[in-house]
Amino acid sequence: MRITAAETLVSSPGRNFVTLRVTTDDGLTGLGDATLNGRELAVESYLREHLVPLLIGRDAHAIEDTWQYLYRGAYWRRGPVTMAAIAAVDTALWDIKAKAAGMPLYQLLGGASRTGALAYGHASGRDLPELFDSIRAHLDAGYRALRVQSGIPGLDTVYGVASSPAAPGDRYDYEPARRTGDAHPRPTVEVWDTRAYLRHMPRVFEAVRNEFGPELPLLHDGHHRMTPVQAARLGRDLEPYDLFWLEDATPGEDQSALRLIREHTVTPLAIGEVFNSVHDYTTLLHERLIDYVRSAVTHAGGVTGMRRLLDHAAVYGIRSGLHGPTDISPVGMAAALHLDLAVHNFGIQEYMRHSTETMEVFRTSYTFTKGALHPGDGPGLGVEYDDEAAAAFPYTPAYLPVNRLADGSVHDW
Ligand code: GCO
Ligand code: MG
Repeated sequence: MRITAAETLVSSPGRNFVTLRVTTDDGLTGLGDATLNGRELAVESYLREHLVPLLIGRDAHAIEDTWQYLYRGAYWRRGPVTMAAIAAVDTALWDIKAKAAGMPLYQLLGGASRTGALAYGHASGRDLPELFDSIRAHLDAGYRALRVQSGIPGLDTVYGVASSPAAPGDRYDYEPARRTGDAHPRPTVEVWDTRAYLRHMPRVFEAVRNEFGPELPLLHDGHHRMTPVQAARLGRDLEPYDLFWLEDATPGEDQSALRLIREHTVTPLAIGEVFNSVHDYTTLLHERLIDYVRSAVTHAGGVTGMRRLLDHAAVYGIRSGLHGPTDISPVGMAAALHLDLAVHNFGIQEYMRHSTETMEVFRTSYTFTKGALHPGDGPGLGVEYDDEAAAAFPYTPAYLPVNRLADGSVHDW
């Protein structure tokens, strides 16, 4: 089965998505997600200019060989642009292989290890009443685990907090990439104060536990904003509230920072949404400095790259918590769900829910029932791309915000 065509599709139904569609000589097509929020066109051009010409004529079944050919053959290894491009090719080829086999992808990954993947949603509020409303709306929508983000007194905007009361999936839901309609927009600027944050978050979790009880799994995302010692303190202060995890407490590239945090707290730790290779995790896994790996199939070399990472993590009893914000397209989400169902060391799956517009472009077969996701049982990934619907949503430049401290200096975002 030879590859006869590969095309990049850019569409912006609510946010920008880059999709690769690969076609074979027996008429099968496969989809891969290559979306890199805020830098989308870099991956699109990497695919179109450098990878698509290499794919034509290749054996569509030779997935591992294609992965190695693109990874080692580039000489310049790793990095988010390269790995998102490889991920799209890899995922599209797995989609094709599963369609050729007439099976859902999870069957080729070893079959189902569970009936569904426990998902967590994003509850947030500018203050406690708003946060409680958001938690209730998510519980009503079926969620059984929730990430909790809160406004901080004295700060105008805070990462992960919806700008107006939000129910899951509604169009005011938390949206990190801002669109201005401007042809050359600039990132918006947020002002950050870690001391105010460290004072406030334990109060938030205390209030949430008092209101919603001890059972509900609660997660929190630090979004790379603390120093190791600040993160150690937050992890310790949150211990009474029994978090499922504290995510991205410190900037991910400093792996040894996690060692310091680990020495001071038993709050479980998750990291990795900005990583793109198993090599970004080696110290973290070998020294058991984290409890969950957070990469996305879309950013970490596709199904093949993610399987390699999850198998490596399994050796150390470390579980998955795959990245699933709305800047991962439904194609990337579906690929994650097939892995979630198949691997033994599944932990939890992030699931923000895409907007109605997004779901018009990407016709999916995954389901969300009683707080758990299932990828569906049709052949392949279970996602179809609607070209006509996509044409109504042209690319719109959008950037993630930039963070500054009160004195104007740039801080991690
Ligand atoms: C998460 C993430 C995202 C990122 C986003 C950046 O835990 O889901 O932190 O919301 O901010 O993916 O593009
Ligand atoms: Mg995160």
